[in-house]
Amino acid sequence: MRFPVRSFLAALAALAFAGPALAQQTVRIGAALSMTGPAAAYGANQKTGILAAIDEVNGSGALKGVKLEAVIEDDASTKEQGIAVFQKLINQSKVAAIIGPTLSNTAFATNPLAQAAKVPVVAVSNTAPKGITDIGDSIWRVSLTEGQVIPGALKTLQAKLGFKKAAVLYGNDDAFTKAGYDVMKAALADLKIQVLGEQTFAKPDRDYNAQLTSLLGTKPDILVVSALIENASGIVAQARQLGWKGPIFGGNGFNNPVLMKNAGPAAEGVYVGTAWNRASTDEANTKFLALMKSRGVDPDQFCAQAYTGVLVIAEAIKQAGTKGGRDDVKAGFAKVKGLATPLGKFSFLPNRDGDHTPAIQVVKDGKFQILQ
Ligand code: 1QQ
Repeated sequence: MRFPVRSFLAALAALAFAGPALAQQTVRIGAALSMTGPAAAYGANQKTGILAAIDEVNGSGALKGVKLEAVIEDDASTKEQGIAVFQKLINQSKVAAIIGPTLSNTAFATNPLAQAAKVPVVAVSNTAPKGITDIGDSIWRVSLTEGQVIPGALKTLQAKLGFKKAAVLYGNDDAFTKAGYDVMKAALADLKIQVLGEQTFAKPDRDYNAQLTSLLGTKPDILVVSALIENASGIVAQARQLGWKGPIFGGNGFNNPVLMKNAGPAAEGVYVGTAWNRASTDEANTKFLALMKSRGVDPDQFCAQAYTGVLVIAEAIKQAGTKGGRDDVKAGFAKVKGLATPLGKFSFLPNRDGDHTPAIQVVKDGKFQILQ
């Protein structure tokens, strides 16, 4: 058989010509999310946000020549599994950046690995104020800290509801619930709100009657709680069963619809400081809400923050000259300024924490509604 040199050469030339135009770099974005364990309710919504944002960025053509690909791993809400999946994302999947892990408690164990390997991390739900971005210059954060949200939220609520005495309940076996408690305590002191009693619980606990009976017996004006969602919803339900009709203020752990699903009508009158103003009519938020609706999703704050995490990575790649190496992403983060996101105009502060405007939501008619 005669080898068709001519057509072979022609094909080669065509390929060479088409080559650069078709060249597409796939940039892997890792995510360590709590798909199982006590933080699974957050992880599910984070995954939805990440996948929607990746489709959106890829479809928009904003990153010419770069296609984003998600590699999502389950951190199981534990430090041990968080470390295992970080190692996998860094060494095997060779991701350009990591979103997560879901819990601050896990982040304290995982992020030093990424820092050592110079893999940029974007926290989208860690809210413990101290020690997260302090791990090093590879660690960046989209989520507002409890310190950025709670003092302002309590101040606004005090002006509105006029409480003077509080009782505080918090989880003492988790970095986030403890850090949230520290912020609440300092904010209450600043507002000259008297703390009549403090009680603690642990993540596996399901019965809070002893703690609540003691706290409600002190006759507070408001119940202030730092808890992850499974504990939070049980605490709210049991406080109402014990006859508590007053306001309940929760930390970031409350920002999930499992609160209403588990506690039902007992959740009415729960107030939460939030990083996402779902009622914002900003173009980026309107677009986000429409996109989620088209995907049959009713998003929560964690979904909006995870979605924003991808937008921030995409913007960093763009700022780095549409290059998606680990160093490019990290260098690009420093150039993200006033990015339009569902959370509002987003920038990083000099310490790599996020900066945008928070809001307050209240459960009313079975739904989170933004306090106007
Ligand atoms: C943290 C949190 C949790 C409520 C998020 C999932 O804020 O662990 O920092």
